[in-house]
Amino acid sequence: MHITALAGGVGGARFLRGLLHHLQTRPGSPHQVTVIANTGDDITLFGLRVCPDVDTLLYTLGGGVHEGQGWGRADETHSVQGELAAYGASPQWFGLGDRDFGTHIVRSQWLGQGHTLSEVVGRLATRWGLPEQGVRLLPMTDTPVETHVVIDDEDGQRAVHFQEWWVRMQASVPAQRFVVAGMDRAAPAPGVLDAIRQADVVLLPPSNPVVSIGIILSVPGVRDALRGTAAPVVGVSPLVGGAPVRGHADACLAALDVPVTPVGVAGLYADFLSGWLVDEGDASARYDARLQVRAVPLLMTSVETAGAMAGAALDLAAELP
Ligand code: GDP
Ligand code: FO1
Ligand code: CA
Repeated sequence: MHITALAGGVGGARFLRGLLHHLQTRPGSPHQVTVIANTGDDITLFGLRVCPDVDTLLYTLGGGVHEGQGWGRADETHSVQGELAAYGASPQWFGLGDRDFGTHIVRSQWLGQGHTLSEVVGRLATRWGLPEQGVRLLPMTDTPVETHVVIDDEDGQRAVHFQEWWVRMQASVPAQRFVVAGMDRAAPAPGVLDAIRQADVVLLPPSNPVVSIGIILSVPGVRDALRGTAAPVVGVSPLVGGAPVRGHADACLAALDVPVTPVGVAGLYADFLSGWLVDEGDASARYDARLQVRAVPLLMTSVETAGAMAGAALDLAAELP
C-alpha cells in the first residue's frame, strides 16, 4: 500500500510516527509512506538554512526528538547559542541547540555545494533511518519559500517572517493575512505530484490547516493533484473541543475568517476531502453531507494513541469508494 501524507511539524510527525507503529502491527502488508513536508517555515539564521518542519519529521521518525518540546533534539545543549549571544548576534528569540546546529550546518554546506533541497533531505533522512522504515520524505518544493505574516503597525502594515510572528510574538498580534515569499516561482519538488496521483490513500495528519497544510496546498499543482487523485483523501482534525491541541492554529484560522471548529477546517479542504476524522466530543457538529465523518479519541498522548488514530484514518479510507 502506498500512503502519501502532507505534513507540518509536531502534529504531522507524531501522527506519522503513530502510523508507522500501526503499520508494524500489520505484518505481511508492505507499505511505502511518502511524506510531503511543509517548507514555508524555513528561515536563514546566522547564515544557516533552518527547516523546522522537515527537522521535526526527521527527529521524531528517527527517534531523536525532544519529546517534551515536540521539536529540536533530545539531550540538547546550548553552547553555540551562548557564544552567539555573547557576540550580540541576533536573533536571540529562536532557540537553536548544539546538536540541532549540526543539521543546519551540514544542510547549508550541501545546499551551498549545489545540491537541491530534495537531495539534502534525502541524505538527512538516510542518517535518521527513514528509508528502512519505508518512509520517503520529500520537501514540498526545492524552491526557497518563506511564509510571512502581514500585521498592522503604527505606520500601516508590515510583513514579518512566520517564525518571528509565531515564536517571538507568540501570535499575539493579529495576522491580517499570510503571504509566501517565493511561491510565485515555486514548483513542486520531484515526486510530489506523482506521490499524490499514484497513492492508494492520501492522509492529512492533524497539522496546522493554514501554515502547514495550507502552505503545501498553495504549491502550484498540489491542490489539482489532490482533486484529481483516485485515492481517498482522509483528514484528521487538529482541533479538539473547538481549540487547537497545541500552538496558535486559532489565530491562523481567524486571519482567514474561518471558524475555529472541525467543520471550519474541513471546509478548507472541501474540494478534495472524502473522509474526516474528528474527536468524539465533536461528533454531533453539522458536517458537509458529502463528507464521511468518523469520531474517535483524537489526543496523541503516546505512540499507541497516535497509532490508533492512524489506524482509524486507514479504516475510514478503506470504507470510501
Ligand atoms: P507544527 O508545524 O509544529 O506547528 O506542527 P503541525 O502543523 O504538523 O501540527 C500542528 C497542529 O497539530 C496544531 O494545530 C495542533 O492542534 C495539532 N495537534 C498537536 N497534537 C495533537 C493531538 O494530540 N491531537 C490532535 N487532534 N491534534 C494535535
Ligand atoms: N519553537 C518555539 O516556540 N521556540 C523556539 O525557540 C523554537 C526553535 C526551533 C528551532 C529549531 C526547530 O526545528 C524548531 C524550533 N521551534 C521553536 C519550533 C518551530 O519553529 C515552530 O513551532 C513551528 O514551525 C510552528 O509551526
Ligand atoms: Ca511548522
